[in-house]
Amino acid sequence: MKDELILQNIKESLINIEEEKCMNLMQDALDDGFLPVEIIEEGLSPGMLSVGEQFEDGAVFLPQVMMVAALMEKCVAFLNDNMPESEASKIHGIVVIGTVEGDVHDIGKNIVKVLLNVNGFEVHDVGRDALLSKFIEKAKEVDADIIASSALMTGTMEAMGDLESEIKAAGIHDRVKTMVGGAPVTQYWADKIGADAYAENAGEAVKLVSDMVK
Ligand code: B12
Repeated sequence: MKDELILQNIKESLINIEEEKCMNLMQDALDDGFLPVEIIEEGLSPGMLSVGEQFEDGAVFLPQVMMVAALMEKCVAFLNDNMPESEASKIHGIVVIGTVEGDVHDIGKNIVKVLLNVNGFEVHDVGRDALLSKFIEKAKEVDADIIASSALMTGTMEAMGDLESEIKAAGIHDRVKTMVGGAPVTQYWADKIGADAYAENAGEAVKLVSDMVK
């Protein structure tokens, strides 16, 4: 039976860095019929964001944020291994994804990657703090439909605009579309730099990418 309380307990065990408890709760939630994406979006992500707010208020310090982030990464990897197979095994499109140079935040980018993957997209991850040239080279190499970039800091968002220019300079703008995201990124920013799409979260990103490759 699905009991929403389990998602709250997962959130709290992440915040408190109780690894074993968190892993057991996630297994219980899967056994109870929760989808991995529900566990990520309604349990883990709110937990990570709550720690972010506590960090902003000075209630917790960076080492603790790093430990929570490390556990969050393990949790997402565990859920990735437990994702149901995509309903269609055929590839819907090819996406190159990465976090722009200067920025090491990759938890959100990894969630977008996982969800695109299970929804039938071939995803090539250029990693975090990725040179803009890496996005372009990979997109050329795999003949990508979409280049998706993530930024979590106001300072690194600028690199998304540079990426747009480099895509044009590389002469691949006519065959590859761009999508941007990350907590400080907005539709306004996407329009300003000339990105083709912006999504607020991973679920929306999948819907948009599906529409864009149609
Ligand atoms: C975890 C975290 C870290 C971890 C990162 C671990 C990792 N592997 O990612 C660690 C501890 C390493 C870290 C380091 C730093 N951090 Co930090 N960090 C955070 C924190 C608390 C949470 C980010 C997170 O993972 N959120 C959870 C995920 C699930 O959400 P998300 O990333 O937003 O992703 C979702 C959407 O945005 C979207 N999305 C994300 N990417 C993409 C991409 C596309 C294409 C699309 C469509 C959608 C999309 O979908 C995701 C899922 O739904 C934020 C606080 C915050 N409010 O965001 C600060 C925060 C981002 N960090 C900050 C800072 C300043 C730093 C440091 C400079 C700290 C320091 N003093 O050293 C360093 C950065 C070093 C660097 N060069 O990058 C600031 C940035 C401030 C700013 N406005 O520029 C924040 C906002 C905290 C703060 N208020 O001070 N950080």
